[in-house]
Amino acid sequence: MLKQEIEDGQASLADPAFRADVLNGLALRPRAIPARWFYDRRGSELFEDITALPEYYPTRTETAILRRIGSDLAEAVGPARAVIEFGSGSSVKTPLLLGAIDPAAYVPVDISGDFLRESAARIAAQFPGVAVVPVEGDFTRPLRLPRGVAAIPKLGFFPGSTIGNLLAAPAVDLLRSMRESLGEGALLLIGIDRVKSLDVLVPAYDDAAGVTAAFNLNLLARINRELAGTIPIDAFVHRARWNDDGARIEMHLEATRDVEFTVDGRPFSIPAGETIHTENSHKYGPRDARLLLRGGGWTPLHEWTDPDDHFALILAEAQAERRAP
Ligand code: AVJ
Repeated sequence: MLKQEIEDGQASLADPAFRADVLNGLALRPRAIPARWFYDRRGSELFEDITALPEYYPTRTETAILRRIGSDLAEAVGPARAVIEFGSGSSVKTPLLLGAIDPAAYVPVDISGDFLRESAARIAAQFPGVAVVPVEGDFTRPLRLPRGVAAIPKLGFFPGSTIGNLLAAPAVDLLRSMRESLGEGALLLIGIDRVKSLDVLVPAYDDAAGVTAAFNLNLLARINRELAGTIPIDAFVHRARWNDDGARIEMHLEATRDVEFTVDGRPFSIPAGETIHTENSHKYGPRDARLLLRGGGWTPLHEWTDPDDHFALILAEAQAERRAP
């Protein structure tokens, strides 16, 4: 075995949270596994490929908005902030933000240590005047920020509509925990995807080249590899559907025939036509998005969208703690 395989395999075999989420998720009805497990190395690469697809408008649209609003943003945010990026991944949008606002520090936060260190080094080289302090960790938990940025006013950066993966209650919890981590006087710049025509929405999650299908199916390959699974991957197909009641795109893996397999020695069977629900991607109208932020302890200050109103970047400030209306 290659050194990388041994390290990847062993590190992940030891990940009890993945094991628990998969074993519990396959036993649930409907079956469901949290979307966060898509992002092993292969999954992260496939997601990068998704962001370049002609059908996948969010990344391109958000990047174009960021490019356009640089001076507005600089004025609204002011200089010398510490930018805390949640789930920084490969940090492609980061230079656009840092280049616009003249920050004092940049703190990327990500669970994937490899990606984190690579992109932190790239940003540090590109912005020699900015202190770069990567934090490896799960941003869904309250963070302990590096001591060096404690006294600097914060700007949280949460692009990509990642918030859309969460149901309303956990989304509000996450926003509140960010409010807690970033402290009094903080700002948050968050990307939120809009509700729009299904002719645009559905192909974005079911592209002609099949990259999103590969991304979805990679979860089964990861289970087989890291949890000693025997899932017949060729018996599953990618499905993307709009759930109007939930205002979300759902991704599922649908069994095309009756299948039986084991994961970590436990037996499972899935009848033909049943699915494993693998992702929610919630979409928000303008008022929905602002209400979500208020619910999470953030007051919207500015909002920028593209000409088609397909995607929004919202700047919000930490609400002062108050109980009275
Ligand atoms: C990274 C959660 C924003 O929901 O659009 C892309 C993930 N899934 N294609 C999204 C994703 C399928 C993406 N987020």
